[in-house]
This record gives sequence, C-alpha cells and structure tokens, in this order.
Amino acid sequence: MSHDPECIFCKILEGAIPAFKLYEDDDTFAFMDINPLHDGHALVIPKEHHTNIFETPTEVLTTLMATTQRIAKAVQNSIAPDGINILQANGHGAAQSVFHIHFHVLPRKNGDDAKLNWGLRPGDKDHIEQLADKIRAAISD
Ligand code: DGP
Repeated sequence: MSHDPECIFCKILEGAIPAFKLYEDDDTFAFMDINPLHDGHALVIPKEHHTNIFETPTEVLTTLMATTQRIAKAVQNSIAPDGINILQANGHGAAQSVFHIHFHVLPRKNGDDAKLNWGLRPGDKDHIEQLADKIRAAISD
C-alpha cells in the first residue's frame, strides 16, 4: 500500500499523530478536522497515499465516496447543520494544504457566507471530541 512517511495524514493512519477517529474500514478512514469551519467538520481519506484526484485510482475514489456518504449522513443525523458541502481540493491554487487526497464533510450554517478558504484556526479539542462521539454514535451501515 502506498505510504508517504512525511505525510501528516499517513502519520494519523499509522497512529503516530492522534486524531478523533470516526470510522475506518479496509480502504478508508474518517476523522474530525482540527481546524473546523463549523461543528462536525470531518475528513475522509483513503488508507493508500495518493496526492490528489488526478493520481487516485478510480476504485479508490469509489470507496472514498462511499465512506464520505456514510459520514455525511452521520453528521446530518447527529449535528443537523443547515447544510453540508462535500469539498475536495487539488493543488495550491485550490487551497489544498495537505497533499493526501481527502474529502471534507463541511457543515454549513444559513448565512455563514463561508469562503472556500476559511482560514485554518485551531478548534477547541474537548468540543471536537464531544462532537466526534456524537457523530460516531450516528454512523450506520
Ligand atoms: P485542505 O486545505 O483541503 O488540504 O484541507 C486540509 C484540512 O486538514 C484542513 O481543514 C485542516 C486539516 N488538518 C491539517 N492537519 C491536521 C491534523 O494534523 N489533524 C487533523 N485532524 N486535521 C488536520
């Protein structure tokens, strides 16, 4: 399985860096974003290291999207935001900051006027952990 020892998400996958894990299966892993736009902001990644959508095999994208749907449903059912965007960035010009492909499950609030570059401010870890518990309990098959 492809792996980049310098990649922060590969380090999360191997347990070298902690994360609030929501879900994993053989191919994918989901966890809370530490710089959330809003409550419930989650990330979904493949276990294989691929940089972006251009380099990711189609079959990996298929598993990634299935897990993204699962997490989006759990965020919807547990956090009930006003809406959810599924967002995926490719390259510096698209504000990609971590070069291991990932889908954002991005909760939205009515009128938040969110910019695509929402500014990476650290969230409150205790609050993120409580939200992770809530979402995890809402994950279904
Ligand atoms: P992007 O800009 O689309 O590449 O998004 C990368 C996201 O990853 C960003 O919202 C912040 C998040 N992030 C960066 N480093 C870490 C980390 O160490 N742990 C967690 N949980 N999230 C991270």
